[in-house]
Amino acid sequence: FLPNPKTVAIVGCPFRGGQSKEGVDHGPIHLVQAGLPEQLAGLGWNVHFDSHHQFEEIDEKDDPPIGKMKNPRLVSRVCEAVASTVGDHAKQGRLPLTLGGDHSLAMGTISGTLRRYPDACVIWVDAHADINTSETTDSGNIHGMPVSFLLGLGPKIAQFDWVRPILQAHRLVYIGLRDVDVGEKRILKENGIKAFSMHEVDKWGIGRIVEMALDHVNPKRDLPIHLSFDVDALDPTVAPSTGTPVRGGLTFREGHYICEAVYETGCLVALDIMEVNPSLGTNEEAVKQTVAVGCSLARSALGNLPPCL
Ligand code: 4U7
Ligand code: MN
Ligand code: MN
Ligand code: MN
Repeated sequence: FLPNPKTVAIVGCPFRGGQSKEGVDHGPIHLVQAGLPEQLAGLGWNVHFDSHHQFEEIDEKDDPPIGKMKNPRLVSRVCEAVASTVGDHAKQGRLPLTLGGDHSLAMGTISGTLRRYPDACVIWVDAHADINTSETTDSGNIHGMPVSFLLGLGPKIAQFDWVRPILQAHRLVYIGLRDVDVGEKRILKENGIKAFSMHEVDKWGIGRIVEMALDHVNPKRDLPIHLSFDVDALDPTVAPSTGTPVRGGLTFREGHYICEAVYETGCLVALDIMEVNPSLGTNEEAVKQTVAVGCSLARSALGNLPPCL
């Protein structure tokens, strides 16, 4: 599935409406300023990057909560725009690399991928399952909900009409979970969704885990893969500058291994690097480290294999 010539389109999404902390909208700017476009060019990719996405703004008073959901109209419209941008790049034969921004954006990126590749599977790497519905969410933050929209779970909400629930539960697999809400656990169980938590990563090792994850969603290794990587999947010592850190996460190598192994399948068609928040972290070094890790995960997923391979 890799485009020939290898062409990547960087979709910078300076957006934070899916959660309440300031700063995550600066993630994409920092990733690009750290040199990501040049790094990917160095790996032999044709890099399309004009500028970051410009999103329309909706005044807070015109966007009251719907039930518990915060900023619903804003998130919906932004994700709708992202879906068409990502979908168009994919249709032009480019691999969309979306830089967040908060993870609500994946409602858009995965919708876009599925427009071009309806049988694509999704590998969701995260400390969290992001599968709350408008009924199960406690926080009301939509970055904890994108997967439920893609699967068509929960009450139908008119403002999100454009989201086609075309992701099938058996085409989705999680790696890295360790902070899953009670309602989310029920949803995972009821829908038979495969999830490899940190417990399984400890038990089997990351090599077996990725193999089992691929066996589940892509047994013949012939389906397109969308990799959605939330940097909070990594341990906070590795990626401290993120909005909802949870201790006990993936090591630096485990995170990169996932990206490398997905690249090696030759099936990667879209990539998200989400939730880098340069305003968080105890010092400047923490921010630099997190931004650098975001860049290196992207490089690994796009073919920067370790020496000897
Ligand atoms: B992220 C949470 F309650 N589940 O719904 C929620 F724990 O994209 C966290 O993975 C969601 O960073 C985290 O608010 C969303 C919470
Ligand atoms: Mn900044
Ligand atoms: Mn997430
Ligand atoms: Mn997360």
